[in-house]
Formats: sequence, structure tokens, C-alpha cells
Amino acid sequence: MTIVARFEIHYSRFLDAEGKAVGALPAFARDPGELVAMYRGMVLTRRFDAKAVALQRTGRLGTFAVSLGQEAAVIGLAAAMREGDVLVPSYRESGAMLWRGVTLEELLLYWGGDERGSDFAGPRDDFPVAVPVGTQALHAVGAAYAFKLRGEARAVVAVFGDGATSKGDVYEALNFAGVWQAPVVFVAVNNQWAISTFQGFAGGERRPFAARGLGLGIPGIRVDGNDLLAIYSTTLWAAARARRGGGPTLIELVTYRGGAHSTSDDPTKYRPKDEWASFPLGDPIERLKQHLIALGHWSEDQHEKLEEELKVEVLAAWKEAQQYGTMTEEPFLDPATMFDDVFAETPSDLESQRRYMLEIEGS
Ligand SMILES: Cc1ncc(C[n+]2csc(CCOP(=O)(O)OP(=O)(O)O)c2C)c(N)n1
Ligand SMILES: [Mg+2]
Repeated sequence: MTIVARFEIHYSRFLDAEGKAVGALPAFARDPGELVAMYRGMVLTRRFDAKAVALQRTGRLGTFAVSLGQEAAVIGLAAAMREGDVLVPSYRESGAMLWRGVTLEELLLYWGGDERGSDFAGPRDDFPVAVPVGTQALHAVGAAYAFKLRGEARAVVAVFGDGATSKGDVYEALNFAGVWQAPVVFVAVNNQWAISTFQGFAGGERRPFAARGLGLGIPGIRVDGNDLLAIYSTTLWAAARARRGGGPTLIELVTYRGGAHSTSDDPTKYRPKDEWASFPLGDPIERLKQHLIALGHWSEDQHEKLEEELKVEVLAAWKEAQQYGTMTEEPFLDPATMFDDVFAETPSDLESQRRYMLEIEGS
């Protein structure tokens, strides 16, 4: 028998679970300017998450999806993007959106139920939060294909979860990108869980998520998703490749969802309480911190100061966000606005749902 094709999946990692270099490091891994900025982004993400959960618990936000444990993933992929690239996030990428220029106030507004939070002033071409699982992968390849047709050297970075890889939308997006060589970087964040479903159920171990595009002509790579350095360098490479016409890449980031799925979830019902503590890839913030300390660019004191500074920044953003009144003053936002700005012309079925809602609201 002859072999028709062979495929390999490589694994990228620069730091071990304690933050020690496992081999030669790229130049950026010794550049304090870049690294400290990314570290700050990760700590801000964790700080913002904690505040958002507290606000949801006191009735100020409707819901929230924390990214505890995934800070390296969201900051690494965003920091590797250029300004003209486009981020197409899911709902657990607050840190990536913040890095790209979305403000804390805008994120708070969005999670408080106010769509004006999605009309962010900063990265105008980036996409808003996508809650319908996996659907954003299709939007991403559409945008990427448009860049290709226009001859623009821009990459699209599409983020989705391990659970989303079981959606038809994701396979259709991969297929389209493979056929048309769209300049897109697919980032599958394997955080071990899709609400209460362990990633192994979707075959994450037998057939790695990184391998899901191989038959479609999309190279895949698995990355230690708690190693900022590996995520950053892999995304840099894949985005550059996309911009110069090299086609799509699928990156799997192996990480752990440290918190509940969302503020409506109780993970103690389906996984051991201490599972994160025994997860072999450690805590991404701690790992980068140890690397920075070893280089002589950081200290525990500086960390404490940074935490204090970011606490103040997040609190100030919450004060700003309250000025919209959406989350604090009655009457709260008119529920009928959920039908606005979905279609240029509202289809008749949505129109009748809107009428029905107004009817029961009024009764
Ligand atoms: C189309 C669709 N089906 C179901 C849901 C409910 N839902 C929300 S998140 C989720 C699991 C997603 O898991 P994963 O893709 O691993 O992302 P993670 O939440 O772990 O970041 C499900 C089933 C949804 N939002 N959209
Ligand atoms: Mg998941």
C-alpha cells in the first residue's frame, strides 16, 4: 500500500509549568517592554473578571463569562495581531477585546444588556461578542475572504471553544477557508469544558482539535495555552502567514476554564472542586510572572502595585459605565430594543415576536 498523505501535529511551548524556559527563547521573550505590557493585560483581565462577577451577583450585570485561567490565551492571541487585522471573538475573550482597544466601560455596558456596548469606538472592524456557539467562525471567513478579494494584507483571528468544534458552522468555516485559502487564523480554545461536557467527549484526546482542519488543507498546531510566549509567537507566525497569502491555520490552545461556565453555572455539580489546582499546565499569570522575575524585570512588590492600580482603573470604569443608567436606573433598557439592528429590514416573524412581547409586557 502506498501512503497518500501524512499529517503531523506539533506542540509549542517555551516555558514549563513553573515558568522556566524549556529551551532556546525567541528574542521577544527577553524584551521587558513587550512582556510587561502583556503581563499587565493578563492581570487586568483577571481583575476585570472578578469585578464583573461581583456586579452580576449584585444584580448590575445580566450575565458574564469569566476567562479565569485563560488570560494567556486571550492576551497572547490579541497581542500578536496588527491594528488592521480583525478579531472575531466568542464570549470569553474580554482580555483580547480590551487589548484591541475596546474599553472597560463598553464591556460592562454590553454585559449589562445594553447593545451600545457593542458599538465600540476603538477597533471599529473587530466583531462584537458572539454568544451563539461557533457561528462567528463563518463571519470570520467571510471577512477574511473579502480581504483576499480586495487584495488587503489583513488577517482575521477567529476564536471559539472546544465545544464549538462540534458545530457544523465551524466545519463549514474551515472548509470554506481551506478551499478559498482565506487569511484567517482559527483559534480553538480547549479549556477542557463545554459547560458540563468534558472535551474528551468531543474526542479532544484521540483526535486533537488542532487536527480538525488537516483534511481540509489547514495546518494545525497545538500550543500550551497557559504559556503566553508560545501563544504569542504561534499567532504571530500564523497571522503573518495569512497576510502574505499563505492561507488559514488552526491553533489549538490547551488551557483550563478556572471558573464557572458563566454566572448561571455551578461547576461543583459536574467536576471536582480542586481540578484546576491539579491541571498540569499551571496558572498562566504565575508562569509569566516567574519568567519575568527570573529575567530581573519584575518583582512581587511590583505585582502588588499593579494589582492596586488596576483595581482603581476597573472601579473608575464601572463609575463611568453607570452614567448610561442602563444597569442602575429604572426603567431599565426597553426590551424591545433586542429586535433592533439585527436586520436592515426586520423579517415578519421577528416583527410578530416583537409585537407579542410588547403585548405581554403591557398586560
Ligand atoms: C448555538 C448555541 N447552542 C447552544 C448554546 C448554549 N451554550 C453556550 S456556551 C456552550 C458551550 C460552549 O463550549 P465551548 O465551545 O467549549 O466554549 P467555552 O464556553 O468553554 O469557552 C453552550 C452549549 C449557545 N449559546 N449557542
Ligand atoms: Mg470549552
